[in-house]
Amino acid sequence: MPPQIENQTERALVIATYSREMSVRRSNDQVVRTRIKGKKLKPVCGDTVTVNALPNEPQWLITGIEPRRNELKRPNQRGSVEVLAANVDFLCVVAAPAPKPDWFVVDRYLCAAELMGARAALVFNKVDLLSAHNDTNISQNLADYERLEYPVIRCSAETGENLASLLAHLQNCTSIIVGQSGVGKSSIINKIAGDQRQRTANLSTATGEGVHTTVNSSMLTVGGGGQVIDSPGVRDYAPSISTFTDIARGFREISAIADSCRFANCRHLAEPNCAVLNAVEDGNISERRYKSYRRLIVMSEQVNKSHGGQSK
Ligand SMILES: Nc1nc2c(ncn2[C@@H]2O[C@H](COP(=O)(O)OP(=O)(O)O)[C@@H](O)[C@H]2O)c(=O)[nH]1
Ligand SMILES: [Mg+2]
Ligand SMILES: [Zn+2]
Repeated sequence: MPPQIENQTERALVIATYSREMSVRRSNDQVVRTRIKGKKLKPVCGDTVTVNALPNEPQWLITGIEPRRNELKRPNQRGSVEVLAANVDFLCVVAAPAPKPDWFVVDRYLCAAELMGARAALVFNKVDLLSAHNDTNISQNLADYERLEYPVIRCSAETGENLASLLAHLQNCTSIIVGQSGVGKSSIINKIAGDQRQRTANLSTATGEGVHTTVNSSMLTVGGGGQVIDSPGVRDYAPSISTFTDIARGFREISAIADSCRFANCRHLAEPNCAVLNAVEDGNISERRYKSYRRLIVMSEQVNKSHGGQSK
C-alpha cells in the first residue's frame, strides 16, 4: 500500500545522504530524516526537494526534486555517471605538495566548474611542507592558475595558516571541496566545520534499527554564513567531460581566443592558423594546461567510440 501522505507539501534542503535515506533542513531550520518516494527519484546534497510529513511515522517523505541550477557529476565504479552534488556555487579543488600533485585532476575539476557555471578556486594545502618539497614546478603552475584569475589559496590545515582566507571565500554560498585522496580535504573541513561533522556522524548511527547507514555526503554550515559539501565516503574521481565543445569551453584561456581560429569548428589540435596553437607556441597559454586539454579530448574520443556516438 502506498504511504499515506499528509496534504501539506513543503520545500526543504537536502543536507545529508545515506544511500536511500536523507536528512533535510526545513524552512524553519528543523532537520528531519526522510525516505524517498519511488526508485527513480535520486536527490543529492544541495537539492531543494518537496517533502511531506507521514502520519504515524517519524520519517518524512521526499516526493520531488526542484529543478537544479547545476550538477557535479562523475563516473562511478560501475562505469555510469552519478551526480555528486547539486546547486553548487563554488568549487574548491585541493592540491598539496604531497601526494604529488596531479594537475590533470585539477584541470578536469576546473573545466567542470566552468561548465557548471560555478566559481572555482585552487586550494594549495600543506604549505607547511613546502620547504621540504621545494619545487619550482609547483610555483610555476600555481602562478599559471593565478594568471587565469583562479584564486589560489595557499594554506595549511595543520598549522591553520591562511584558513581564514579560505573561509572568506566560502561565505554566503554553497561550496564543494574536491581533489585527490590525501591532499587534506577532510582535515580542512574538520578545521572549518569540525563540530558539525561530529554531529553528522552521530546522526548516521542514531537510527537504532540495525540499518547500516554511513553518511555519503553532507552539507556543513560555515562560520559566518555559507555551507560546504563534504563527501567523505566517495573516492576521488575527477569528473567526466565528454564532448569536444564542452572541453574547449571549460578551459577559459582556450575559449577566450577560440573565435580567432581560422576554422569555426577548430579543435585546436593540428589545424592551420589555430589561435590556440599559436598562443601555446608564443607561451601565452601554458603548455601543461594545453596538454590537459588534449588529454581530455583523447579521453572523450575513446568514450564516444565505445558508446558508438560522435563527439560534437
Ligand atoms: N603537513 C600537513 N599534513 C596535512 C595537512 N592537511 C592534512 N594533512 C595530513 O594529510 C593526510 C591526509 O589528510 P586528509 O584530510 O585525510 O586528506 P583527504 O583524503 O583529502 O581527505 C593526513 O595524514 C593529514 O594529517 C597540512 O596542512 N599539513
Ligand atoms: Mg577525506
Ligand atoms: Zn583552434
